Order: sequence, then C-alpha cells, then structure tokens
Amino acid sequence: MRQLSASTLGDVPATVARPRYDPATISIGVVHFGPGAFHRAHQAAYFDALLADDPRWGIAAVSLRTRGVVDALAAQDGLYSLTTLEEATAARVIAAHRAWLGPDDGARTLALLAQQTVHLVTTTVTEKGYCLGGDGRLDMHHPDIVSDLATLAAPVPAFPRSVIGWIVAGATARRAAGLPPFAVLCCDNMPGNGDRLRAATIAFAQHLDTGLADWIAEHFAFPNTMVDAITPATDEAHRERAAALLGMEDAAAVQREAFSQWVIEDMALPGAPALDAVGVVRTADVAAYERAKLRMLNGAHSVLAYLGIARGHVSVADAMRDGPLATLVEAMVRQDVIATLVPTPGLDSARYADDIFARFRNPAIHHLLRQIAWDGSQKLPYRILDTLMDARALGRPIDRLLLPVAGWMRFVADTTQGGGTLVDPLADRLAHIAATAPDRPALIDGLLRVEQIFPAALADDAAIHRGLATAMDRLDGDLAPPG
Ligand code: CS2
Repeated sequence: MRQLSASTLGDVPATVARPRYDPATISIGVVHFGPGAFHRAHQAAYFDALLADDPRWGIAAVSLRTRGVVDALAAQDGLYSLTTLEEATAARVIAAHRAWLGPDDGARTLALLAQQTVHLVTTTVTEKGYCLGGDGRLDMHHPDIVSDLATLAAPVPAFPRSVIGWIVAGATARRAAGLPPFAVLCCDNMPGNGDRLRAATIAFAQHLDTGLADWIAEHFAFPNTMVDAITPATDEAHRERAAALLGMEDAAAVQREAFSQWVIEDMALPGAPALDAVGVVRTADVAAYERAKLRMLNGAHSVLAYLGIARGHVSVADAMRDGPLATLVEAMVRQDVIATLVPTPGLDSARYADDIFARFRNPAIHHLLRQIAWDGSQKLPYRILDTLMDARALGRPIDRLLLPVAGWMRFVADTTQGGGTLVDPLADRLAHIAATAPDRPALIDGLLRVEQIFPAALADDAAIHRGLATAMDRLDGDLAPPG
C-alpha cells in the first residue's frame, strides 16, 4: 500500500481535509520538544490552522529520547493525519512540521533554537520530563540535571539531555548571537506549568552563569497554559482506520475527540502569533481553568484508572458503564472537587462536569485506563492530593477522596507483585516498598513516606493512615461506604 507523503498528498480522497497552505512555503517559528500523539493532535492542529493565514509558524519536532516518531514524520515529509472521533468521524492532513530531529541531532536542534525565525518553544515531555522534586522545584540531584550542568559547563559544551538543559542552551546561543528571546509554552498537565518551568530554567541557568539567569528572568515569557483534548495513543486499530480513510498508510496518524481547548496566559508573545484567531483562549486567569481541568477531568481519569482496572475494565468508556464506579466518580467531582475550586466568572463548574462525563462516555473513543494509570507518582499530587489537602483545610469530608489514593497503592502492589511492569519514574522504589511491606498498614505507611509524592502533613497524620485502610476495605467490596 502507498504511504502518505508530499508526493501522494494529491491522491488523498476529498473527504479528508488538506492543509490550507503550501508546506514548501512555510518557515519554522516553533521548536517543539516531545512530538508524541498529544502534541500532534493538539498544539500542531492549532498551528496548522494558523499557517493558513501566516506562513511563519511551521514546527520543528524534537524528540529527546527516541527516534520512532521523528523517523515516521521524516519518511512522510512531515505529513500525518488527525482523525476526530465522535458520532461522525472527520480526518484532516496536517503539514505543520518542517523539521524532525532525534536525540542524535543536537547540532541541528541548537541551530534551530538560535534561528531568528523561531519565536516559540513548546513542550509536551510529560510531568516527569521537567525533573522537578516533590516541592515542584528543579531537582538539582536529578541525574539528567547533574549531567546537563556538567555538559553545558564543559570547556567544549556538548548537547544536553533534558528539556530544561535545552531551553538554557538555546537561550545561551541566542544571547551570544544578539537575538531576542523565544517564549516557552509548557503544554503539560501541571498547575502553574509556565511558572514551574520558568523557575526550573532560571535555577538551572543560575548554576552556569548568573548573567544568563538574569537575562532569562528579565526577558523570557513562560505563560501558564491549560491544554485539553482526549487523545488515546495510536494503536493498530487506528492505523487501520487511518489507512482506510486516506487510501494509504500513515505511520504517524493520531486520533482524538473533536473537543479541544488551549488556554494561554495573556502575555505578549514574540512574533505575535494570532492564536486567538484559531480558537486559543487568552486570559489573565489561566490558573482557574488549569485547576478545574486538572482536578475535575484529570482527577476523574485517575480515579477511573486505579479503580477501574481492578474492576476489570479496559477503557474509560467501559469504566463509565460500571454503575457504582460512575456514581462514585461523578459524586467525587461534583461534590468533593468542585467545593475546592474558587468560583470564576465564565467557568460554570457544574456544566463543565456534565461536559467532562459526556466526553468520557464517547463510545467512539477507546482510551485505555492503562495509559492514564502510568506515572501515577507524577500525577496523583496535582490531580488528587491538592484537592485532598484543600478539602481537609476546609474541614470537608475526605473519605471519598482517599479512594483513588488507596486505589493507586493497591495498583502499585498488584502490578509489581503480580509480575507486571509499573510504568513510573519511581518504579524501583515503589516496587521495593510493595515487596517488603508485610501487611496493608505497612504498605500504606511505606508509600505515604515517599516524599516526592506525599506532603509530610498527610504522611504524619494517623487519621490519613486509618482512612486509607478503610478505603482499601471499601475497594475490596462494591465501593459502598462502610456501615
Ligand atoms: C489523561 C490525560 O493520560 C492521562 O493521564 O488524564 O492525558 C488526558 O486525557 C488529557 O489531559 C485530556 O486533555
């Protein structure tokens, strides 16, 4: 079968939308780190729309760990299809990527970061990719940070490994060349994602050159952002669907729901991309959107993952068909989570909850609970523990909020003890705790002591230990409250 590329684009059926620009005429304005499915389905779709009116916003995709995606893009001249799955399926071809670089393309990556046309650096490297500690600040002992500081301080600097190292290397090159800064848009699910990345970048730069750190602090924008579009990983079923829609193979195809949202803190961006013209919301109050999305949508996802997998479910939609589980997660979001959110004009949380659960029930989307369960140590704090801490401070009941925490603990024990692979940057430590805990109270205590995840206020509170033991008993039954 033929393959999607610049030379076959003309043969794609008319039912599939084509780029509204000539890929050969666009320049690179964005360097993106982490071109996984979410980037290709979300940010790239916005730049693809922007390119119809402004050819300056082509993307250079940089993958810091693996070559798979960038090789697939290279083989297709950067083209790939995005399919949205609702009652009606819609597909379009995106040609926004103009360069594709892997871990061994350091010199070209650095040259791009110091290229005059580049105005934005965007990132989707997942929570763990920022090398932050439990306090949300750069972990100076993280092996990638230790290695990058040595690399960049060497008399003949080589290329860094971490995204933080790359941002600082790019800033150094721009400063040396007398070029204006780029803005950095963090597109991962963390509260205050821009603020955290800014602080981490400056902390890193301070270890190299305080003048550089000051220059970054003074001139670089790191707007906070909220990103949203449910994007199941591309599987064989989707590759086949894409091939049927396109009449040819597409090794970089992505799928998502039709809904998509990108909220960016309203600060001036170099090059002034007209992002609001393509549906991006610019607001001073991005924190309220972020918090609502992380705690309601991502929080509910994690509940469904840790409780749903143990109940035999595979996808989010399957888990939402489980009556007691759906009732529980809806009650948690509508009562426990919303109570911790500050009312914000224009954000109707009850309606937002309705929309989220309707999206979770989308029968056309096969979103694996396993995918959501990965990296729990990085996700639990922002998704569940922040809500739990706020609920506790407000004197509200927390028994329901302890269920996903207990569910995650049981998931860690079941996965590691059952011979499965725990996908988590703390996997070794978590597996050791699970393997050496003689009983449930010891498992609870051991995991609560992982300071990268749990604040001391929770780990030292006997009521939390008891509450988690009760929550585990409740998970053994049919989720009904005790008594
Ligand atoms: C999910 C998110 O994988 C996960 O942990 O909760 O990727 C979620 O689908 C997106 O944030 C939706 O915008």
